[in-house]
Amino acid sequence: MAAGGDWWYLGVDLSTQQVKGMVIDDNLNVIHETNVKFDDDLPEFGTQNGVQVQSDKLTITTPVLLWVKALDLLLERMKAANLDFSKLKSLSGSGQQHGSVYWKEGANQTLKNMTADRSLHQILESSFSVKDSPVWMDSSTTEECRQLEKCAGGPQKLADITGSRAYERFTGNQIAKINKKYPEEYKKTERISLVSSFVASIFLGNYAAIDYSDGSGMNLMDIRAHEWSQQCLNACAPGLKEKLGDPLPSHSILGSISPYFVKRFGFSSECKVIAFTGDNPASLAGMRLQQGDIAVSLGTSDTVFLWIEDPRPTLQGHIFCNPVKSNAYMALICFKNGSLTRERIRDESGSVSWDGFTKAMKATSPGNDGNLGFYFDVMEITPSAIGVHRFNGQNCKVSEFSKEIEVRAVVESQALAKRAYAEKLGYKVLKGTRVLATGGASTNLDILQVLADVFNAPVYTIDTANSACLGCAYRAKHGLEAVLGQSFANSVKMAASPKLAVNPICEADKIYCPIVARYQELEKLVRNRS
Ligand code: ADP
Ligand code: XUL
Repeated sequence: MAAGGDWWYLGVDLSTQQVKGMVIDDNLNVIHETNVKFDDDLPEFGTQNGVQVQSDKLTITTPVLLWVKALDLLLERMKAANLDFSKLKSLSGSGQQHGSVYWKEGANQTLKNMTADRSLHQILESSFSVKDSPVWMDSSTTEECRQLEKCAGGPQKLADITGSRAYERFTGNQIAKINKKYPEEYKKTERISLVSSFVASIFLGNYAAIDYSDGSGMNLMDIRAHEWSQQCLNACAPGLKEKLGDPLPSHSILGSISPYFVKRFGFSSECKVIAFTGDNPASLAGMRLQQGDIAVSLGTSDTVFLWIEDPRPTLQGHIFCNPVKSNAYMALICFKNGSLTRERIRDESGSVSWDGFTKAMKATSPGNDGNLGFYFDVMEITPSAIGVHRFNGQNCKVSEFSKEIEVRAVVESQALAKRAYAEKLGYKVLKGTRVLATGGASTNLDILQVLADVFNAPVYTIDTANSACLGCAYRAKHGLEAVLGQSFANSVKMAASPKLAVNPICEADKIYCPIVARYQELEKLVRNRS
């Protein structure tokens, strides 16, 4: 065991395309980072961008054993890099939100008796009643959504209770579908975890509680009472309360790490596991978001989120419990066509790299000469729409753009959607507003320039694009200090502040203000009628 004062903290993030690990020291410096990419490192599972699209094109899943094997590999890579696991005082983590894992009867016994001579993958091979876990990209549960809204007294009533109207990817609707389609498997399910609490369960060697913040993305939790809504549980599936366990605050200490990790990797037996949470809430922690800031995450999904104190759920976007402050909240909007759509346009424009992509974009000017596009390769969440729709400066539909215009159009339209929907949530860009950017594409300054111009606000970044992982390392530290009454902000006050990445150009507001309005008008033409 390491000497006092020289402790480290581990954050793990299991996202759509990869699992990442990050270690920080007592001074909040990042001292180790590694990752495992699902498609490249575990090709035997045959995923594309981390997922499998089923034949109906709506059902999107990931084999749960891929995630287990990826964890084995992540820890092996840390060991190969000579990481001294004994210095870890605590760990926490996050997962892609909404996805669900179905533990088979007897699985908790297996978790409690893991022996270090076998890999996690070998031990847990037959511990799951549903082998393919539904993930956040799934949009196959429209019927279940309408049913849940009906039982709750309408979409707004459901939003008033759970923070969101019914969304296809939200876990309650996914569970309802599993129960309907695979009743035997549902019956044999002893416990249902979110992706976050599933990973926590492995580290703990015992079923881990779902935390309030990630639990808010299920359409099942009363976000003010911080408990399951019996009305919503009843509408989704029988015996659900027992299968979910009670939710807990996001800073809870769940217990000490399983002896399995002590023996196999040399963790201290005193290393504590702090509740895991969703990747967006974890990013809020990693960026140390403050009230008044707007966060934009450019990962597989693009999201926009804000810190709020007074939750007023509407039919747009979501309200989640805040992961770092009790009785505070966060508002979130999710866009499904994020990085993968930018990648497609990059590849089709003949650019072999992101440099080529941004070079093409820079051959056009802000506002794109009036050309505006909508790029929904897969059924979008915000708004509900699909397909590619291009309009010229006269608002006439056109079938193609030049490659340069196309590249700018995708980046501009994604930024315009973020501003338009943030404003629909009641958010105003004011003097002094900071946009904090994170996620894989936030390393691209040209994409950030468009974001700054569309929001007419400076964009800041932190040293790492993996803010979810960093946020979990911070939360691991704070979890231990929270029991002494320490606030999250105080726990991490020594961390480096976000740095200015780009300022908006002077004529940004004049160019983009009218385009935001035009974007909203044209969007009406491409939206699915509902
Ligand atoms: P997730 O956590 O959802 O798995 P990340 O936040 O790690 O995803 O982001 C991964 C994405 O980042 C990739 O799909 C890729 O498109 C994008 N990306 C990485 N580097 C760049 C870049 N320089 N410019 C634009 N996008 C990038
Ligand atoms: C948020 C959402 C996505 C996932 C992906 O509601 O669905 O951002 O968390 O990681």
